[in-house]
Amino acid sequence: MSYETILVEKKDNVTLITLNRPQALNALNSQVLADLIDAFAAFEADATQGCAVLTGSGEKAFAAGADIKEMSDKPSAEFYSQDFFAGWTSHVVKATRKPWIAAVNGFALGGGCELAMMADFIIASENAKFGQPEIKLGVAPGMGGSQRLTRAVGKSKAMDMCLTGRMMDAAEAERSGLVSRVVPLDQLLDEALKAASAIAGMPPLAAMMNKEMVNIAFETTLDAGLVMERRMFQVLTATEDKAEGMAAFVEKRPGVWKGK
Ligand code: CO8
Repeated sequence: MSYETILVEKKDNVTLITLNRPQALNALNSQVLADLIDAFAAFEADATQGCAVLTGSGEKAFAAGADIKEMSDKPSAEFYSQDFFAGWTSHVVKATRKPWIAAVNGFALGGGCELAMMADFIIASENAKFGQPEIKLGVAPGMGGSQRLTRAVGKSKAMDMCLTGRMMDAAEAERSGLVSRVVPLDQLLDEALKAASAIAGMPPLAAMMNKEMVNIAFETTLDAGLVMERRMFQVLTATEDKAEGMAAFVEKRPGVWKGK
């Protein structure tokens, strides 16, 4: 399947999705959203694929934001009536239950930072720059920036980023817990694909439930989260992959997973 604004490649059991509008620093317009919704749905439905990596083409940007040119003349009533930006959370985040990683190369600003934060974790190149500069356009984050950034880095730094619109470099992003690893740009894709391949080699139900559990920690109270965690653990103990995983450990051999 070929797309207008993204590239999709299957690398064994990992799907690599590349935002491909380098002339606009991979700015996110409606076509990018439509293409990503389709690509993530195909990844989710393909039983041979265990993890995805999302990155940006070129060395300069992961994505420099929602497409300002597309939005500049749009009437406010349309932003509301179309529930503009809603599709990102409902179709890209909620509908994708398998794990995926953002490999952030260069600018991740506004919607670009928000898209990276939709991933299960972020691996950044040393030249990565994160920011929520919407305030400078007279607006505010609309794809989760004020919410996911605050949960990721805490109130003080999220306020700093949203109110000043300044950029955070990769070292600060790692210190703040926004990204899990920082690597040189020329190693970014290898590192992200290696991590994705390790995840894709895990028992698939356990991978999905581990993802769901960590996300629950983001969204609920500790007590409710602990109950959910125990229930999911208990469900996993009934799977064939649990029996196989424990037998493989005892027999000192790699497990062979069925996703059952
Ligand atoms: N949307 C559309 N086009 C963009 C965007 C964008 N977000 N970012 C860059 N581009 C385009 C530029 O217009 C330029 O195109 P052209 O050559 O046709 O003029 C091309 O990409 C290269 O960009 P620059 O020449 O600006 O490259 P620089 O290296 O000089 O600067 C920056 C790089 C610093 C990343 C700069 O491009 C920049 O500041 N971009 C905008 C960053 C930004 O503000 N992002 C937030 C966008 S808003 C958002 O995501 C949430 C929704 C807010 C609603 C807004 C309603 C109006």
